Amino acid sequence: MKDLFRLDGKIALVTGGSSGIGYGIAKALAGAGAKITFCDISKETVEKGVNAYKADGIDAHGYTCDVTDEKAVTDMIASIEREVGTVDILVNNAGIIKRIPMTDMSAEDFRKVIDVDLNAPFIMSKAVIPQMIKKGHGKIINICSMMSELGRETVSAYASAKGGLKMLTRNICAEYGQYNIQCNGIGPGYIATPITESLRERQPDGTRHPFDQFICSRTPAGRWLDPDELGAPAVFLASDASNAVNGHILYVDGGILAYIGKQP
Ligand code: NAP
Ligand code: GCO
Repeated sequence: MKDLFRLDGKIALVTGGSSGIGYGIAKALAGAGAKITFCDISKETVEKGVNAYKADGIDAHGYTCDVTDEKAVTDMIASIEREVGTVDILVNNAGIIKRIPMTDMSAEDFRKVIDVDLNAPFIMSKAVIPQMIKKGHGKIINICSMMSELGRETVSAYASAKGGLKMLTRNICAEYGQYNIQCNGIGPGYIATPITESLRERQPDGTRHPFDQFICSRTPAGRWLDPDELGAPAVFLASDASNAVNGHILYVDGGILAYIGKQP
């Protein structure tokens, strides 16, 4: 049974893999035997990431690539195929958020979020699926969100993108499941990473951020989750253990979606 969760001989590509959730997932995939490739938008971030992986004993291949740029993506996939091999596991993790009340948000800002959080997973998946079909197997893991299911003030673009990403996940399952390609999503709850730093910072009077207190009251575990807690669920969805799981969004949220919230 244990071997079902092994990834030896597999090549994983994690977008936005230099830090945060992508880094936590890549570490776990490496621990299960996968060879790690990752990309980020800036050379500096990639170099930081390569050094971080090295410090963790992982020989990761880093690529500078803006995942919204289709030409840059196809060039990167060609480089990975030349230098490492064909991608067996794609983790569409790169993402941004802009927290702006919808009526104050410019159409350009809305489009930017959709571009990174929804168009890019389409571009990335389209770039790797042909080789997965040739190889007779493939795994795509899309990093969705609580906002694939719920809305909240100021995140209209992000929720629209992550809701769309949930449906893109299901559509890739529908269209390519016949080629033994499984496309699933991971829906993290609230994770302590750079993207949520502003929601957790201490107030000038030293008290906890109201949003920090709110999230802890909405999470049965009463805490923010750690990026590393997404690793094992990702290994499951990247391995043969999940070959019969397709089009599923696995919520790793500490139970938020099941909980009305602690009575004040
Ligand atoms: P993060 O550390 O900011 O990770 C996002 C990564 O994506 C960064 O390395 C960023 O690079 C990279 N990136 C952004 N735009 C890119 C582009 N156009 N091309 C290539 N790389 C790009 O934050 P995170 O929390 O780990 O987020 C990772 C994913 O998890 C995102 O999709 C996010 O929506 C999702 N998520 C996060 C949470 C949470 O609570 N943290 C919960 C649910 C889902 P730079 O830093 O150089 O911009
Ligand atoms: C926010 C947060 C969330 C998390 C995550 C929740 O502003 O509400 O950034 O969107 O990042 O997506 O699953």
